[in-house]
Amino acid sequence: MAAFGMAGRRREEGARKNQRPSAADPALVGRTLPKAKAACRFRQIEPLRFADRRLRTPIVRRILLAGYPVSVCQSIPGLSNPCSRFRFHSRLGKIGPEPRQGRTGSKCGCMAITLYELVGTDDAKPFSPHCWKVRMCLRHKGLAFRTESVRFTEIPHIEGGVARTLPILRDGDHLIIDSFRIADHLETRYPDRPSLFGGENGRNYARFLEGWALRDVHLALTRIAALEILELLDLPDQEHFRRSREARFGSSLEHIGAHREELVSALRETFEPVRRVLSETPFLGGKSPLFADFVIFGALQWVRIVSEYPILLRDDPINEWFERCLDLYDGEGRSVAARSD
Ligand SMILES: N[C@@H](CCC(=O)N[C@@H](CS)C(=O)NCC(=O)O)C(=O)O
Repeated sequence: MAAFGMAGRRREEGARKNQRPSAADPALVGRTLPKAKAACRFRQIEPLRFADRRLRTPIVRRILLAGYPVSVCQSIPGLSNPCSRFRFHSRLGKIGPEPRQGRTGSKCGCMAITLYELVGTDDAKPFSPHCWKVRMCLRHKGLAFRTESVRFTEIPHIEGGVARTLPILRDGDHLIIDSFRIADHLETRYPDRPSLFGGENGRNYARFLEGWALRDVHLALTRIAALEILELLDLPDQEHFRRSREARFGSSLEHIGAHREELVSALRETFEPVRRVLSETPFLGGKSPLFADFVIFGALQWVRIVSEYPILLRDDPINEWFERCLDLYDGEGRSVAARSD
């Protein structure tokens, strides 16, 4: 909490003018509810200032009416906990095939699994490749879960600032960061459900594919789609995306995405090992999908959602496999429209 007193108050008032409505207020993070409420009163925070349109669900409205800003709810562990009385229900929150009070074992009937997913201005378009891997894992395991939409600049305020990247998965008392670690967690915690790896060899195969994809596919896709991704973000996220990616590539976004046709044709070549496997089996995992499939699916799903540019040629056999993946789990992948639709 900022220092109290006149100087502190002036600083607070100055800062308040620039407050961004949807972000959790760092000054309130970790406060107990009464302390946060007192702080809001002291700082004369008008609750609705914090509520952006997508957060105005009935449950949040009730909290706002009670006088608490949304940031308070996001900031206080007890309130962002899925089993809290004031649980958020994201508009996009998905209920999987399992009944709400299923094996996840939540006593209050809340779903115990929350996937924090990356979105741009549109909550209905989660686009991160790594978040998609996890979504597919959860559906593969047949687990009930809900999703929370998070923007780039909101990540540091999620779950007490535990991570700088998404996905983050909360599964009851477990909080897991990184898509591969999440897959490991789900495989260990839900061993009776369909396997994500098909044993240790399958895990190593997926690990190899992930390393290959991160180096040879994701970097190329970022370059190809950077400017289209930018269009999907709000202003603070655009600034963050531009700054971080330009630092990573050592060049402007406009420059890294230049010569797109050449980048795409090199990427088509890069995919050759994937074509080879798929010429022998319907899925990278064999007769049925495994995490190995989701690793590559995540990358192509990302580009399907953010870009209109055709990455694969029409007759590429990878398309058939990708369509099969889009059909999985009642068409989970198709639940988000392609940019070109
Ligand atoms: N190895 C991580 C990578 C996660 C990652 O890079 N996520 C991106 C979104 S696709 C992110 O959250 N970036 C945050 C940022 O750029 O500030 C995983 O597999 O989960």
